[in-house]
Amino acid sequence: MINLNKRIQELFQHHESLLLRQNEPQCGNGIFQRYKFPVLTSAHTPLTWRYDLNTETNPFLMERIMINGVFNAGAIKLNGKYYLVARVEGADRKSFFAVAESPNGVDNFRFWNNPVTMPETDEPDVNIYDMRLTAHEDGWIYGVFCSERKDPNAHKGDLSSALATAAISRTKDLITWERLPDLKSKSQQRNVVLHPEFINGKYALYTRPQDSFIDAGSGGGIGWALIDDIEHAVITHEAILDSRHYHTVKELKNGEGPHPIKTKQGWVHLAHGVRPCAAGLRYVLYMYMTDLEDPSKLIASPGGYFMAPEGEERIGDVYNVLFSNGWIADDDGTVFIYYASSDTRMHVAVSTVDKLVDYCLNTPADGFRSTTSVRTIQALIERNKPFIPSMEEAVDSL
Ligand code: M1P
Repeated sequence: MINLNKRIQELFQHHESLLLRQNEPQCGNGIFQRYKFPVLTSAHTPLTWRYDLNTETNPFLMERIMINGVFNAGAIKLNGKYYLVARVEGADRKSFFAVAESPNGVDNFRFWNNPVTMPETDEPDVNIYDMRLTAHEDGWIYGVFCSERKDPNAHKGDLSSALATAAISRTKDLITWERLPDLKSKSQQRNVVLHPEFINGKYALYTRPQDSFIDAGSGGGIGWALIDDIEHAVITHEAILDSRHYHTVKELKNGEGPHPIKTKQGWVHLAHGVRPCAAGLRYVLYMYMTDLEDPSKLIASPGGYFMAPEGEERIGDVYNVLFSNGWIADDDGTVFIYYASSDTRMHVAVSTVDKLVDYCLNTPADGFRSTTSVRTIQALIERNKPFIPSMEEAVDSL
């Protein structure tokens, strides 16, 4: 028994040292800096969720409940603290939400004692995940997330067909949540995000119409819909705002990330794009900008990806995936980009509003053909000619 108590103490010490570990910024590409350590992993979840600490009922000190991953977190800053509402997935494949807070946004993220108890509608959810948080100008903090249920029309023996619906909840404190009726839409929906401001007196949603649970199919990309009543949200008209394109990073699917950041030059958006390849699907992050007055109007579309999986980020439950549904723009212009890798863990990269605007406005758009890509590079080489340092200057600076 003495040994077991010592092991429990060691477990808590190890856990604490993980939670207190300082993060380190890595070399960047001028656009953003990744941080070395993931900010949340399954090992960050409280030991009290996983272990029965009673040595009589758990004489082998086993993990009774295992956590498979912590990823796809919504983010918000409240009263000076940085909060992630993470998707926590158990070994049983069920996801739920849990709040973790940090004093600085890059390390020391600590989960609250209890996961979120999310109320349900009359139609129980089978799985809930990927919450986007929006502090709306109506005074509520909304959490829009995906609710998955089994497709009632699936053929006998088909145990995989499911339906994706946008679920809507709201809170004032991230502790108590009110569940509103799910979004009504003629297609399935995932990656639905609430815009933070009223547009013509209406709520505005970024949508992602899809033909089936997995395939976006005829859904042309990221959509935009105005909603009369958020307490009974119905999409009556949906226009495609950011289309998918053949032979781009968003050929197969795309989806809005967190809600866009408002800047003087327009709304800055982060999204994910998906393309097929021999290894499966590849998920990367990309950006775009929309008009300040009319957020449904695309004004900048930098070509290619903004961030793609690197090193260990490529490895996890679902390989080769970066996904982001949370970022925080601080008052001083710092932007904390929270992104998940391979449906397994959460990371942070840091940039600034000015850099992201510059990236969006000055990164060449995709020309959709190899020839246009070469032309763009040739033009940059020409413009660079007067600025190339001499070999002596380059060697001197070594
Ligand atoms: O597995 C990668 C991602 O797949 C889905 O995203 P999308 O609907 O754009 O394909 C989601 O299930 C997401 O949670 C997951 O990270």
